[in-house]
Amino acid sequence: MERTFLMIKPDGVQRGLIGEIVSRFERKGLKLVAAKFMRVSEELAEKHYAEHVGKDFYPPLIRFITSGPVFAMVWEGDNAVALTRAMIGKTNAVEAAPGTIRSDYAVHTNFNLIHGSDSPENAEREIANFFRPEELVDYELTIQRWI
Ligand code: RTP
Ligand code: MG
Repeated sequence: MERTFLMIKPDGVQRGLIGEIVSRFERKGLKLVAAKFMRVSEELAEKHYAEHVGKDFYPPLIRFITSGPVFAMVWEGDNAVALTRAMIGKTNAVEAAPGTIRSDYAVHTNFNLIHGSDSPENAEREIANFFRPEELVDYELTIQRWI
């Protein structure tokens, strides 16, 4: 079983899309392991987006992600990283495939509603940045036997 870190960004929260987005992962058959409604500090934002330091879009990206509350989550399932990236769609909403979250609800690259880890290694790092070990809930999701 693989885990991934997903985060509904401030635009998704402001637009009232938390429920819509969360329900897609529930219906897919993934298991919710942790969730937190929170603000991202400057320090946490810089840690999370360290790979983008120096790029043109980095300063506005940090301003955006710290501008309002986010909904941070950990989800688990076989191939959870690749599956959720496919459900989220490409960074630019114009290129995102129809039926993906970004295609269905986003217009701009800068306001693309949700973050998803891009590798299992990054998922582990991001989960540790946002959650303490005891915040990850250990339980059996019985429906996963059928998925
Ligand atoms: P995320 O990390 O937020 O899930 O998005 P991603 O993997 O699809 O895209 P990534 O390359 O990691 O970029 C992080 C966020 O920076 C903004 N961005 N803007 N103007 C641009 O060319 C550009 N490229 C990236 C996006 O908001 C993207 O989600
Ligand atoms: Mg990324």
